[in-house]
Amino acid sequence: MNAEPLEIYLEERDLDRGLRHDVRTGLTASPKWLPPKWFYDARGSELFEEITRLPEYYPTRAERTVLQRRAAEIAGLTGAKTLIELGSGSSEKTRLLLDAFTRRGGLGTFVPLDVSVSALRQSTEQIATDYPGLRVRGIVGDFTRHLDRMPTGGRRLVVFLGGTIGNLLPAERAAFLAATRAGLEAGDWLLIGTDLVKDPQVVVPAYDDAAGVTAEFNRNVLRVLNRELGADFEPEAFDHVALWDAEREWIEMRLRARRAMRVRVLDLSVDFAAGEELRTEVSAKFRPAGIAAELTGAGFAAEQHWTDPEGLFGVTLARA
Ligand code: AVJ
Repeated sequence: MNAEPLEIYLEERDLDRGLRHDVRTGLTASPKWLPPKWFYDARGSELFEEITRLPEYYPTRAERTVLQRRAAEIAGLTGAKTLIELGSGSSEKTRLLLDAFTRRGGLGTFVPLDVSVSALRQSTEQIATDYPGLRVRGIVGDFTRHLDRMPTGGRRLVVFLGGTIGNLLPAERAAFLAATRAGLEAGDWLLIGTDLVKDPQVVVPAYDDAAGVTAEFNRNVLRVLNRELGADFEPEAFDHVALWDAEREWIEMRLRARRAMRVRVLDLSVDFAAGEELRTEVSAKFRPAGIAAELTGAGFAAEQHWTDPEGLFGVTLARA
């Protein structure tokens, strides 16, 4: 069975407008910043997949361990008819859930939502082939904006894996959880993956690997700006920086200018001082009590919290 045609909530020109807005806002701010969502063009999505296989990058493996152990329980507890995945990417770990639901029976529809058309095309076709009988409705959309359009019909389980919620700033996170809750009905479910607070000596190398893949991933955002906006960044003139903020308990990725330079982008002329840093990502790490408090604050009831045996990564199941 083939996947249904992708449903486009986000047109090319919305994306373009969003990119221009973010670039104008972030590059005229002090300190300069860019939102992480612009990493993920086809090359960026590939680099991210490569990151997930690095020895230092523990979150993907740790989350997979949790899902391997708990997928059957999640399928049983939720009894979902519709599985909606936000920021689905390749949906590789979601297959563990799809397998469990297939064994249990009752899941009718899988709805992956992502901004990356290329990632969605691949994943929807592959999943539709591998799970015959499952309706696969891929949605091109932004998980911070399109939660009011979540498909209805039967008990729903929304999954947000990989620790991607950590890429939102605290206020954005609260808004995201509230919007997700507003898009659900009492009795629906949310499954959320969160990287946990741990020794910075474990966290920092995960964002600054020896092979330099994360550095390339980080610089890729400049290549996106060059291609999409005709900017003239020299990606090689920026060093990759991964920094642990102990107070806010998050990793920041930055790009540090090796020398003073002037970059043209849009109608802007953006000056970098030697050593000046551009923030490209925040990746927050969580404590179990904090996760539960944020979920409760948004109108969810946290029902289960699981971790891998090493306690690296958490998966929380909450009821709307
Ligand atoms: C998208 C949340 C899975 O923050 O760990 C990986 C993205 N950035 N290496 C993360 C990322 C640098 C990642 N997630």
